[in-house]
Amino acid sequence: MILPPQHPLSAGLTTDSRLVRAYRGERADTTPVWFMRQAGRSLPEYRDLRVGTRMLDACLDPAMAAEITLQPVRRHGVDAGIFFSDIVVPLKLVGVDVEIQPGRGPVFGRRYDDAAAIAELTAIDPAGLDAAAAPITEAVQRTVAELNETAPAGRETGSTPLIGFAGAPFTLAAYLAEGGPSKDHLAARTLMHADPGAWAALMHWTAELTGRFLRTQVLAGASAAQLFDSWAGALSLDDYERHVAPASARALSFVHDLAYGTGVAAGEPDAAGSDAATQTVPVVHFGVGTGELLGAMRGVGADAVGVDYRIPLDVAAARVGAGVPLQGNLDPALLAAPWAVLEAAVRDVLRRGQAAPAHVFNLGHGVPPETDPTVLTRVVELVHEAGA
Ligand code: 1CP
Repeated sequence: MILPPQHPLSAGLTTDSRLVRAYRGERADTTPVWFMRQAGRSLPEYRDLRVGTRMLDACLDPAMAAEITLQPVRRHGVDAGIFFSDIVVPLKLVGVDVEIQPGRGPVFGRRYDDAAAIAELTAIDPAGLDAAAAPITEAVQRTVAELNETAPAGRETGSTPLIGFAGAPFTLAAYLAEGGPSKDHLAARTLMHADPGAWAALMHWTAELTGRFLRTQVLAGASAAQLFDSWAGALSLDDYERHVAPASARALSFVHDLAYGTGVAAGEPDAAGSDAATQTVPVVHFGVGTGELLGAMRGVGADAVGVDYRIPLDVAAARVGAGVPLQGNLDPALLAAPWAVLEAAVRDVLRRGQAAPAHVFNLGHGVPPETDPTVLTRVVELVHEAGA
């Protein structure tokens, strides 16, 4: 399906941005940079706005979600906004009993760790998300409309892309099976072996739901999509390939048909045999501790791979194979180190990122809540200057 003409990719607004070019494997005037969890508790303006509003209520308030998404773009001059939401939002929208407890994370009303519980969950039609997703569509549209009015220093108005995201089926299942956050995701790992049928049903259902969440954001105006399989690093390569990768591929199939390009009448179906140059929306796949899985994570259908801080980018480049753009991977702990130490680490990440065809600078995981936001701004400036 061709994205509508007003979509920032179809309209050519974000097509040549540093970020989209990097995800296509091209190097631009300098290295693009954004930070996972750039919106959130490190920003005083976020803390002020969130007073008295629960996390999921904030996610489902389009004006608030858009404003929180834009805060770090304005403040830091990052090369992308990441949509303010959470991986459990689509579950909430189809009626699953989930809340986000401050300081803890997503907590469910029950555990989904056996065939009976999973049968109850999967009786919910994932397609129901489409009817319930209006607050997401509206929040993305508001964000993109504001980005279209925004021109960070040295960039054209409207050129800053919004990244949409979703949780990968395994990471969502890790929470569902446990009923909340856990360290080793034992319940999910047990279930996949103890009852492979129930596990497959859970993964299929979750893929259908989270894929739709991602598609909603792209249709509404996101210029790239990131699939977070944060906890996939708990798996062996064999378990990942057998019990998880097919569901992640299924989730990504919900955005793989979304294309933009030149020479195609926007809004018209993609005519077979058309010689128009079309591109699909770039997809990034990220996980924590996934050094052993990087090749397989690329293999589920990602254009670029996000790397955590445990392996250097030049090593990651060799593991994902030639031609794959990388994103990462400064250790978030270094944000609290003396500037000279941090600066050297940023330069080292940039140097090692040269091993990939293109590099999007990021952290190896999210911004720690206690981070001094002025340090993040300084890192953006350094990346733009040293990454040229
Ligand atoms: O009240 C609050 O401020 C709660 C903290 C918070 C925030 C700011 C949570 C609870 N989620 C979020 C927003 C969020 N979640 C974003 C926002 C956009 C940005 O990056 O700026 C994103 C991308 C997520 C995605 C998310 N949620 C992931 C994948 C990314 C990652 O960090 O690995 C995961 C694993 C979650 C679950 C979750 N939600 C919240 C917390 C504290 C957690 C992790 C809990 C755990 O450790 O298991």
